[in-house]
Amino acid sequence: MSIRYYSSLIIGTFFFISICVAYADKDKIEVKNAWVRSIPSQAVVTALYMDLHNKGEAIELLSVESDFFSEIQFHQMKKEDGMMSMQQLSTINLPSKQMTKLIPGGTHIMLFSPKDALSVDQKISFELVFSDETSQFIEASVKKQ
Ligand SMILES: [Cu+2]
Repeated sequence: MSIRYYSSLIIGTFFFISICVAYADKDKIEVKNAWVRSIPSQAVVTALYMDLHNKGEAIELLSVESDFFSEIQFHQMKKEDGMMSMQQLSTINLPSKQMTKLIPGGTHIMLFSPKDALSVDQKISFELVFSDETSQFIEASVKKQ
């Protein structure tokens, strides 16, 4: 085989690898400090909190999926007439190059009807579904806080 054949093969391989790296951009949304608030065994509602660092373009979190809960909603705490109330959101906006913190008293992910009682330090996995048709699996630890 000729040198020309080999060099085109090598160039082609490098091109292919660089395409794969571009598609495997898994760190676009970096998720940190994901935790679920521990609740008494009879309780049916808790919440999931985390920090979402969006290193790329503006994107929306469309849904959060988990087999462990029968219903998951996005909520925002709002102060109305001096009273705090929760408002449901259809999506959570993740602005470009910003850290979005889902925290108690702020925007949070409400979890309804766990399949089992939660225990402290238990790990629960969730799938985050984004508006660019990508998704990411995360693990959250149950914490007393
Ligand atoms: Cu809520």
